[in-house]
Amino acid sequence: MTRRELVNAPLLQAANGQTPSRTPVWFMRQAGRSLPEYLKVREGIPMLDSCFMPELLAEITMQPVRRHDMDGAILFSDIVVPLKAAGVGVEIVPGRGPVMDQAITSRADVDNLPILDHHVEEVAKGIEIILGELKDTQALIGFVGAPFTLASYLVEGGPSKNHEKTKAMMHGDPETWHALMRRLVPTITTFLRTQVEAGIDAMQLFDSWAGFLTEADYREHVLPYSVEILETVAGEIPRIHFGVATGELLGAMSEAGSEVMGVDWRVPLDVAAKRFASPRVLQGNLDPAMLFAGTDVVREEVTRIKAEAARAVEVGDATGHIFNLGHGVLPTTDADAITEAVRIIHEEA
Ligand code: 1CP
Repeated sequence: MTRRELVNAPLLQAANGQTPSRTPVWFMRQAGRSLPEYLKVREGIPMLDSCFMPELLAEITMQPVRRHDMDGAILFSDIVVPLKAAGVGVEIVPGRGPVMDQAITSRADVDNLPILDHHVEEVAKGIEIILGELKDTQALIGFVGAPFTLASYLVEGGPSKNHEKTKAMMHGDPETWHALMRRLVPTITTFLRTQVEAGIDAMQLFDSWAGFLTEADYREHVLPYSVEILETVAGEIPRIHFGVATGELLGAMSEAGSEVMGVDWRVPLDVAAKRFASPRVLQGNLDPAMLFAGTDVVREEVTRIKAEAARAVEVGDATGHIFNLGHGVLPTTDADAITEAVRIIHEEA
């Protein structure tokens, strides 16, 4: 397929360093449990099954775009979808997250980990449906999980508070660690190719848990593999790179090569931009908890965040701003509070 030419999409204008017609906004986890219409269509369908149902994944992707006037749709999927498609035993347990049938503990486990070697047709079909519904001002953002964050689920066997088994492998058996990272890269890039060839307009690399690492660990054990993944789509679509609590890693993460750097709410955007290896587009960074604090607080926070982004651009540390939360929408967020926040983001100077 040929990619859509979206000359009037604010999100892509900003991602490409141009001045957008309005402040573009999308929210991580904008699809999902904050929306009653999501709960309704997902009823009785396990999370990972829904990611392989083209009409359903397209419908869920579109729901927040219709309801909140978002400038970007984020593909409804999960970071473990390519593992599942490769044949790895994984399930998403409600209220918990991805859980593996078997954790990876040895070199033999790594060598036996299936590799995704085919397009995920159900996802490609879903993207085709979404692209038929989006306006040409609205961008479709695809995504993949970064190898560190995926490895953490594989090595721990599920969600982890401290990532101790992952760090133990990284330091106690670095050869096995590097073998695992090398083995994950083709699965991730194959899933990314499925999305790019189906026509996504931009992509985000989620390294959600990288913030648990020291900069030295990140550079030695993670960064080269994230570089490799981002390189496979260089020049094709804008690339966004994000992790939670990565204030101390923003410099190193920016070296992975993305055009846009996601920043969580802990670091003001103008401070974050000073840490980048070279000027980038900023993405962020309203604390998702602020959506519980009422309109006046949201307005103040939006004004502050926009001013910080503008300052970063003014002094030459950043080349633009895409508005987002500092991490995903919390499941109990009131849907109307999200609509109202988006309206404020679009309106405030
Ligand atoms: O039943 C449900 O509704 C399950 C909740 C849920 C949803 C809606 C999960 C389980 N995944 C998703 C979809 C999802 N996952 C999206 C959808 C698009 C959107 O943003 O609207 C995205 C981008 C992801 C990516 C994802 N999955 C990440 C990276 C993003 C982030 O939040 O940092 C991670 C870490 C996961 C793992 C995961 N999947 C689901 C949960 C609850 C978790 C996190 C578990 C943990 O704390 O480790």
